[in-house]
Amino acid sequence: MAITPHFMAGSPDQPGDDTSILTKTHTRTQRPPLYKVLILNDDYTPMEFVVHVLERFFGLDHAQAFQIMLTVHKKGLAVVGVFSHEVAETKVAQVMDFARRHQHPLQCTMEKEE
Ligand code: TYC
Repeated sequence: MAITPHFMAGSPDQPGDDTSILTKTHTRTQRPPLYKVLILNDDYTPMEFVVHVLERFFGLDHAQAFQIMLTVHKKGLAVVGVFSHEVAETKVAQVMDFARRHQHPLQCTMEKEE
């Protein structure tokens, strides 16, 4: 019976075949996942407060902040930025704390990017 060496050209690696790992010469570097930060619409938070939040915590200029606020108002939500997990968590916490302290129900959340 013929033995086919797995490292030979023309012998494709099979899923779950240990030899495919042993013959790999280099490993791909994984980029850390990125997270979208989203702002959600509600009926009570004043438009100018949302614009201020977007300027203050996301470094947007007034025109950009106004446009995103209007998108959220009309469509229900919008992505306001894409960040590392740690930065996204910090932004969400800052926005939620600022909104709570001003007694507005504004919601901010994060979602892993595909
Ligand atoms: N819908 C709010 C209003 O009419 C405005 C608003 C916009 C609230 C965006 C939240 O994320 C938001 N006052």
